[in-house]
Amino acid sequence: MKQQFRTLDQFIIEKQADFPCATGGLSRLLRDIGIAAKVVNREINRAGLAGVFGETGTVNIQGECQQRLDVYANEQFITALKRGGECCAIVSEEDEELIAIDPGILGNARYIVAIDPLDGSSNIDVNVGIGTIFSIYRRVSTGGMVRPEDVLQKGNQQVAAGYIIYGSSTMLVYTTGNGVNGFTLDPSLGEFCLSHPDMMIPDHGRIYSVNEGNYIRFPEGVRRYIRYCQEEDLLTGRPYSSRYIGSMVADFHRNLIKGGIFIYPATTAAPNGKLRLIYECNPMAMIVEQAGGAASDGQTRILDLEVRELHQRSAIFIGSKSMVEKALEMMEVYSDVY
Ligand code: AHM
Ligand code: MG
Repeated sequence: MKQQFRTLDQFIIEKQADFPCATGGLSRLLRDIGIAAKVVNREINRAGLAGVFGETGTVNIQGECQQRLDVYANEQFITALKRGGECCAIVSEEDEELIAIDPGILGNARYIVAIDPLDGSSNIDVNVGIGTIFSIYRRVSTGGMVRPEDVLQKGNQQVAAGYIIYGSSTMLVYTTGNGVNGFTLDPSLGEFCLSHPDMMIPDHGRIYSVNEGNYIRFPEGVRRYIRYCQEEDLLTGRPYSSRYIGSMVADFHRNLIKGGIFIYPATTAAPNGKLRLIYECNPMAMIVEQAGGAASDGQTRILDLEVRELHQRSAIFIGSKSMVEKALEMMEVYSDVY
């Protein structure tokens, strides 16, 4: 009987054949991430039984209480990346400093990985979707340990980006700059299998996702856009539905499939926004653009933002192109009002 499914590994190998000069390093790196994702998924699934819920009692660089699963996921991805031999540096949400890895005498390790090992920490203990986000760059310097310019590259230099969503089913979605493909973990095979080829975000949707509890702290442009979403209009299908999980991966994934906009703006309490540029905004921006959508910080395309520091924050407006454009229009009109 003919095999009906394509595993992530098979897909990666097939794609690599399109680039005969490629060394296979990126393919191996993506496979390493896929393996770590399966280990983390197993732990998340049995978390309630294994007693790994709850806080560790430590605080990470962001000033957030670390959850046991945050720490576990961080360890698993770092171990897999170090062991794989393709990665020369890791930026992680859970580590203040860059993790530089000796690239070896041959200098074979050419990739930098930025990762949020477990996004949506506040949802860990309550059985709601959480995720992992990753971004991959090629180092620009040659030989020796990595330098700042290798790590502080703009999002438009990413060679690959992706996320894993640990939800009602577990999926890995990634792009290498040639479209977006989604793979669902088949628990009976223990393999990610291609389930969502060539993902495209609808140009227009009927969902807006924003933490409205912060409404009074938002810029006027965002407040006006929210009111616009709530108005009645047959032509655009308004009022839109409000959906906010509080896990960027889960909110983004739903909007990618159904169409919608996710906003985490600058607020009076967090003037630079909350989400981190290198390992949250940039990878999601690459994915959404590859799927036909758009991502901006309110003025500038996310992928064109200067990267000055590892844990830099950014505001983000991301999703269906026409919805992002409308929100940006309001940001511009009300740019003087706060
Ligand atoms: P985390 O990486 O510490 O989990 O924080 C990021 C998360 C995003 O997943 C989510 O969109 C956002 O924080 C929710 O923040 P808030 O609770 O302020 O709405
Ligand atoms: Mg996060």
